[in-house]
Amino acid sequence: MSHSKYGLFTQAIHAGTAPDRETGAVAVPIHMANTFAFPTSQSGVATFAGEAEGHVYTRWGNPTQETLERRVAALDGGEAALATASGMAAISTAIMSVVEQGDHIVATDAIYSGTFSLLNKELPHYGVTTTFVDASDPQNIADAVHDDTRIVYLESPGNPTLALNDIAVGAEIARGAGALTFVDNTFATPINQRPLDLGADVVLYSATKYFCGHGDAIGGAIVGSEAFIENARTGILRDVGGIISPFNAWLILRGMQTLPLRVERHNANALQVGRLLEEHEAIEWVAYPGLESHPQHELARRQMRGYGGMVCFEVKGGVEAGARLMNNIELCTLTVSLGDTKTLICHSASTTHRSVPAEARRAAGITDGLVRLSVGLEDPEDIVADLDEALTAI
Ligand code: LCS
Repeated sequence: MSHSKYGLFTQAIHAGTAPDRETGAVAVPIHMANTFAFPTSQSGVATFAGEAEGHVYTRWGNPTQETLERRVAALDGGEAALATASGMAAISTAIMSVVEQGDHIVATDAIYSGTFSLLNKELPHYGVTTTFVDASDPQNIADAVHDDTRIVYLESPGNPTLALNDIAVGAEIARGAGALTFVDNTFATPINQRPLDLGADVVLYSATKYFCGHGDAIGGAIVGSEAFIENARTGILRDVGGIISPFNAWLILRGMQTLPLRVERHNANALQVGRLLEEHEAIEWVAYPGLESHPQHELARRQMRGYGGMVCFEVKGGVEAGARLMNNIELCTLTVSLGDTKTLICHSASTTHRSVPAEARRAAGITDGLVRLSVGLEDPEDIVADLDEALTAI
């Protein structure tokens, strides 16, 4: 059944599922099987050859994984999706499905450090090079693309600076150059932003974050055309092997039922926290796309429906004051990752972006004192009070 006539709250609950045909079970079954029996040797041959419906081996496909894929595709308005072992498995599978030796990528410099490392350190071993640009100005993308460019790689809002990329303009430049536009939409989720509607070709997720939502599973997803996903599924994913465990797929499916509800609350809480920080005398600066003070607030209003749960800021007194803040908090949890029910706080330069060379960090606007906050679902007054007390104490 097509779910496109339904809204996002409905699709988050229903897309991709129906009561189990054999048992009537209403919850999605977890198919913890690594292999699937063939009724006859002839049907085995046909299934193996892809000429008959059916499952063979979980690295090739599994019913619980496929349910997750249908739901992600529906929420993003894509033809198809591929579930993967992690966000990095999604990103590496999608990129490796496109590039060959000699190819070139243009990428935003405000980017998750794992992606930076993949592009900057791993792919050059295979003859694939990347030019990193400040993609908050699309002219920098236009200046960097050339005949060998296969991918324009965006991440908006970017980790951790919350710099935005104009996806529609970036996609137009990519199309003109004969390249595909990839967007890491982990921070926004399809509830706040749908890159395919803006002209992107491929959307990438760390499903570990808001999709899962409860801090208890690692996963990833790629959304794109049938042809793109089929090629990635039967090519790199199968051969490199970054598939998701059916159990993790199930946990993420469970989390996704409340994705729209949670994201609305993350949006509201983050705005409230952003406003507190903006007015606090201990704060040097704060970045949140939903604040009028964000340099790209107008773009945020154009391409996003909500502004997400991520806020970053710097405490007056730089790194040391930031460290004191993090030692003073009680409710917020001092850790990496994001998109959890709980509010998480971390110092990017020494943790999530430690592997990015200092010079590249500076170029991307990741100052040494930057504190990143993943605003959770607690009572906003409690989050605000925790931060206020900790800030006042430094
Ligand atoms: N894309 C973004 C925007 C991310 O923030 C992350 C992980 C990934 C992709 C990779 O996803 P994974 O393989 O971990 O599922 N971000 C992390 C972070 O900021 N702290 O810990 C992980």
